[in-house]
Amino acid sequence: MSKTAFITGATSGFGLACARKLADVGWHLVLTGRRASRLEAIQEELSAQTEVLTLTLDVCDPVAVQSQLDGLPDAFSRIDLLLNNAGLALGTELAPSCDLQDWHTMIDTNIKGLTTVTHKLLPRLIAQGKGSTIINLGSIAGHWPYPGGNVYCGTKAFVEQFSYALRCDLSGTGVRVTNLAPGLSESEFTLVRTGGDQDAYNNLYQGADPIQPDDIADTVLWLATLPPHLNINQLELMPVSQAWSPFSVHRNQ
Ligand code: NDP
Ligand code: 8X3
Repeated sequence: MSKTAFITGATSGFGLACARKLADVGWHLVLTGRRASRLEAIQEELSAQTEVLTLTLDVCDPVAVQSQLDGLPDAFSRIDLLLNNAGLALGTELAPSCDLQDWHTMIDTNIKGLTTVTHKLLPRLIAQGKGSTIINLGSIAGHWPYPGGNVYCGTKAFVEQFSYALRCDLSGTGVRVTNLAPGLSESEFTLVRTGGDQDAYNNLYQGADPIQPDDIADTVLWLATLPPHLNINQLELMPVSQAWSPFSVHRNQ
């Protein structure tokens, strides 16, 4: 029997690559995002391979999440994998120069949106039991602070700790939970973060051989198809080009 994945943020980047990868191996898909035209195109592309349901959904709207997920058709009601991927960073400024609305949007999306979807789908995952999987997109930003990371770093630290705490609460249900924490990865993420600055995008990735969405899709497929007695609690990935810097020390202030 085919398995079903529910993917938030399937209109680009990691989410789209995961949808394609899972379709290749016969998973049924519930794909969500705000951009309806992209969802339509993806449905057209992937429905030749597998069963696809698309939902135009803003994870920041809890009423819409509730009603859309209550209305899942029977054919998609069994969820084996929840990929909590929708998320964003806004801005690269230091905290004193940041826009408060940007901070709130990151919290609303990366924390409140992720928890709303999780809360709503938990009963379905628990009903599935052993082998069902929640993969939350954390980030190295949740582990390693950097200038200009401020609230984005905070939201991803939340995702990590929430993932661990969920594991405690789901003990005995068979549902596994992984915090997947990539580093520098090439996607629209950087255009969203910089308000569409193509030069910033080019400069960030130029010569860095960053992680690609397909790399994340391979990792997600591996996580979701591990033997059901195994749980990867945390998986942090970086491109080989990326490494830590020394602590900064500001002298004589
Ligand atoms: P993209 O910008 O390519 O994709 C983000 C996805 O999230 C889009 O499909 C977007 O869809 C969706 N999304 C954003 N806001 C909402 C919302 N309010 N409601 C529903 N969907 C939303 O970025 P990535 O694929 O790179 O990022 C995916 C995840 O991975 C994010 O959580 C990000 O923080 C994390 N990550 C990214 C890294 C990177 O360097 N790229 C590294 C580490 C983690 P739409 O606009 O159609 O709603
Ligand atoms: C995205 C990775 O380092 O840009 O989560 O914050 S980073």
